[in-house]
Amino acid sequence: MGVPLESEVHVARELASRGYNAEREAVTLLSGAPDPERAIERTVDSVPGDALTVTADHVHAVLDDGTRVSGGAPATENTGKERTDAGETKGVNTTGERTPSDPENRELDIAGDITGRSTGTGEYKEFVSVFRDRYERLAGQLRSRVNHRPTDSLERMSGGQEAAVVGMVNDIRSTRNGHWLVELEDTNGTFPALITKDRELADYVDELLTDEVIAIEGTLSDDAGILFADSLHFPDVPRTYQPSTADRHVQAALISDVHVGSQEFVAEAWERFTDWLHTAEADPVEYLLVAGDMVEGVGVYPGQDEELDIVDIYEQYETFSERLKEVPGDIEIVMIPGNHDAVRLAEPQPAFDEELRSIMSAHDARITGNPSTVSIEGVDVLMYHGISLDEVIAELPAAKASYDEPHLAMYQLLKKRHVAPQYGGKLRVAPEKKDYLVIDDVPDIFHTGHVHKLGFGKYHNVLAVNSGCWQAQTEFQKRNNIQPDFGHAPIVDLDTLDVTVRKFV
Ligand code: D5M
Ligand code: FE
Ligand code: ZN
Repeated sequence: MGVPLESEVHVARELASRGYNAEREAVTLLSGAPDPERAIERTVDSVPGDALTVTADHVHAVLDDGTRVSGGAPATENTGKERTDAGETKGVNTTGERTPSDPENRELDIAGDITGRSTGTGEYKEFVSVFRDRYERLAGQLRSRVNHRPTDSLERMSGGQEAAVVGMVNDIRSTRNGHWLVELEDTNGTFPALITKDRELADYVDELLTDEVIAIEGTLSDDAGILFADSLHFPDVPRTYQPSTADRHVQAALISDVHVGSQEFVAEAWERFTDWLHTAEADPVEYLLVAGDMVEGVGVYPGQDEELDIVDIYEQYETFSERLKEVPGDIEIVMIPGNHDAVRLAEPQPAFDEELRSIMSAHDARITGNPSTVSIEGVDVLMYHGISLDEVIAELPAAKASYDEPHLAMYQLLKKRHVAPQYGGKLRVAPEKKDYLVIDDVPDIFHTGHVHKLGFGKYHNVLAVNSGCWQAQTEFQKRNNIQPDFGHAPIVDLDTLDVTVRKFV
């Protein structure tokens, strides 16, 4: 994990790829930081706009500031903000009872929900329209940054000219000489761009996924048949993005993957969590966001039935509903479905239907589609279950996305401004007129689950949180040597976007 980043050469390269020279000592300090990649991000974010060289002072200013939000799983980096609540809240109540919050103070809105707006009939032409819409919207984000030409007009230009293409990545191939050929597609056709192996740009090639939309600037070959790439642009989040925050001290608990109905559902941890929510210490927690996989479901994976505790899907939701009742009644709950839930698998997933809503009605939760943007106290939270994370982690090198650092995979989704860039594999995309999976507006918080690992960090000031699970290791995970992070609840301060991980195991 993160191996290449630890070398000084890599730090220097990372800085260079962002347009900075660096003092030697700055490089040494960064490569020795507990999380070099994050230290680089934060340093680059903090250096004055006109600086060309990253100095040791710049790095000190960042490292000495104390890492309030740590990257990685909770056990790897001690931020001084981890608490173990297991036991503490059982038996003797040392912290006092919760004082219910006033629902009058709540501010909650939901946007981007597909529920009830699905127009897809499954026809081929709708696949065309969803991809066309994706292209148009993401290309719109890129066009203002490059002097782009439609693919079919490039061939008519004279060789040797500078040009740019905005296109969907159609194909990525290595050439015999070890260079890269990236074929971009726009609404007029396709055009090849060559990325030579000795350019810094080659570092980005392993981040590319097919179907994502990027811009490449470069110089046309003599016959104007190929573009020699000089620079590559992702739609991305601006470095200077300023997230909105709540104007009072209020917190949200971010969880996912409860998997009620599985033999591995960890009831004790869940009970410790909900007991803790009833204590005075949890008074500021006014929101609970659940990012999918409420129940284990049935028939999700081959052999799953052997690990079911409750075999009937409706009974699973009834039991989940009982579990929700353990959450204090004044806490506002928002839920989206995941791949184990009883809604269509193709994304965007609509919210639970009427029947399931009535089963889960006890807590009056807000029930919305996957993905959805939930605005709480003025803070926009993009909730997405996270099926695409498996794909991003499989495709990218470990330093850029891994199960141990799922938030890095989330950064890639933010960079590509799409929650499920690559079509195919495990991911199913529903044919719709519009691509609901494009990230039009930059969220303040990005919340996913699915991979059952806890990880969080900031990408261009956006807080990314992958929230772990409430299910102990399954047979599949045992065979694949996956250690799930269960029984943790990341608690976010909505006024500062700081994270505290509470452990209930
Ligand atoms: O997914 C939990 C994680 O484990 C996610 O990364 C997918 C992966 N997983 C779990 N079971 C399987 C099987 N049987 N095949 C492939 N991948 C799997 P969850 O959505 O909770 O199942
Ligand atoms: Fe799950
Ligand atoms: Zn899942």
